[in-house]
Amino acid sequence: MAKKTLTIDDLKKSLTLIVGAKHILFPEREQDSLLCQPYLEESRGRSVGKALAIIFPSSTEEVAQVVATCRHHKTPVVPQGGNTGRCLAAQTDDENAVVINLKNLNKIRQLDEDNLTITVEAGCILSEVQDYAAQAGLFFPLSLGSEGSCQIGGNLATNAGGINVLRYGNARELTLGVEVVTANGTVLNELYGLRKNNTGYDLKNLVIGSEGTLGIITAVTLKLFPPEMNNEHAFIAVNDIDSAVQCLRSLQQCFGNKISTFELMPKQAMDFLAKHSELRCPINADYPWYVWYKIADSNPNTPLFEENLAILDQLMKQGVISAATVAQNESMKQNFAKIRETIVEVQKCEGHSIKFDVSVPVSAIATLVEKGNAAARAICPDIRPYPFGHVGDGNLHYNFNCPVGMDDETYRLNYQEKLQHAIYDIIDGLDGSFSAEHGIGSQKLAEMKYYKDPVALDLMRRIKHAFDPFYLMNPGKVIPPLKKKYSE
Ligand code: 2HG
Ligand code: ZN
Repeated sequence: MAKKTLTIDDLKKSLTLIVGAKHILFPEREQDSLLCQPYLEESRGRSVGKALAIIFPSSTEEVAQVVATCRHHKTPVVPQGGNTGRCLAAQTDDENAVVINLKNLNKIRQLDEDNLTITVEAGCILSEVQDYAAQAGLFFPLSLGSEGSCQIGGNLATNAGGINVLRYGNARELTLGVEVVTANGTVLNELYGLRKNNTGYDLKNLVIGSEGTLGIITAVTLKLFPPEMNNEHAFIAVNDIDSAVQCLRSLQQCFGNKISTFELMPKQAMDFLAKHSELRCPINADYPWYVWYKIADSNPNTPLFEENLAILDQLMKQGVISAATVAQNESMKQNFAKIRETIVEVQKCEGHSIKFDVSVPVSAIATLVEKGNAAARAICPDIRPYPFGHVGDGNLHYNFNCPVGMDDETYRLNYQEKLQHAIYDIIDGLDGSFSAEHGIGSQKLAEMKYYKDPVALDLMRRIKHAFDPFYLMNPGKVIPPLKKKYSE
């Protein structure tokens, strides 16, 4: 008997049978096309992708069945969380691919107060995980701008960073266990809540940060901490980056790892805030740089407020910092955080910006900005550098706004590639990374090809092959195709 050829209609029917007709969308179907948009669009609206279907499984078993079915049909799958990523990891342009959105896997499975862990499904929103821990009198420290809509599975798949990395580490450091649907539809159960587990290769840490190219994270066990009952926020002004770094070092000497956030912002950001938002710089005078920092302790009785004032006083007398204001109440604290969050938004009002999410040793940040600004101005004299971010952990969002009056297209076409070469070469020379916290997706494949150590890249290709021999798990992401030149 002749073997039946599998058709797209067979695949659609099988997928619909697994999740039910209510939990699958087909972009080509007229009644679905509007509903599909948020899952096909990139978060900043930069591009709209294509897909055969967007499917919303409700359990690990359903995810496993979907993957096995797609594999049977040799159909690529693209896992998707809150779709807030910055590098196009959760989008596809492949009209034959199936997007697997995890939002219906949204159960809290277990909170273990003595073990200080929480086990949640991948589709839980990050802020819901934070809130659930807080209700139990505990603290989950991963915190980033999109926390109200990003999903924890996506946070792990991209090894998200954010504003508390200085003290608590990236998503990877906050994870003890993962449950993963593998490329052949089996379930890898590494959902341990163990702080010691020396049993061979660390598969969990391979999957974290793999952006769905090795498997689909369906549940995670995360570390919890005692709540930060006591916290102090300050907003300071400095004349140069070296002074900001010196201030950081003094704070670390005084407070150890109680210093959890240390965010640098340029004067330009305060100007954009004043122009495009209701927010104003808390320091009513112009300085080249500002820093918002936070010190926190679980002990409510530590005299953090007084200690912070004392160190600020000392740093002012030494001339390390030029001005400072400390938050007197909760609303001032929230205002500092809001300012930091909003400097990203207001940048958009000033036209196209060429973005770099880079890291160097903290000691090299000043050199990076000095060399980077000079190189950028040599390429485009009126370019507007906009470096900001998580300087406490060495991660700078080194963005460059287009010159005033230049249209976005001219800026992008004439300067983007040249600027990328210049900045990445400087980063390379400083032993830095071309992607600090946003990952690779399909956006930084050229950089992977050009700047990643070839031995590492070769091993990554072999690992990919071992996990996903048919190359169906989020293809075209993270690992650049062979035989392509930079920028091709
Ligand atoms: C942040 O730290 C984000 O605010 C976004 O990582 C940075 O869009 C950016 O440049
Ligand atoms: Zn960031």
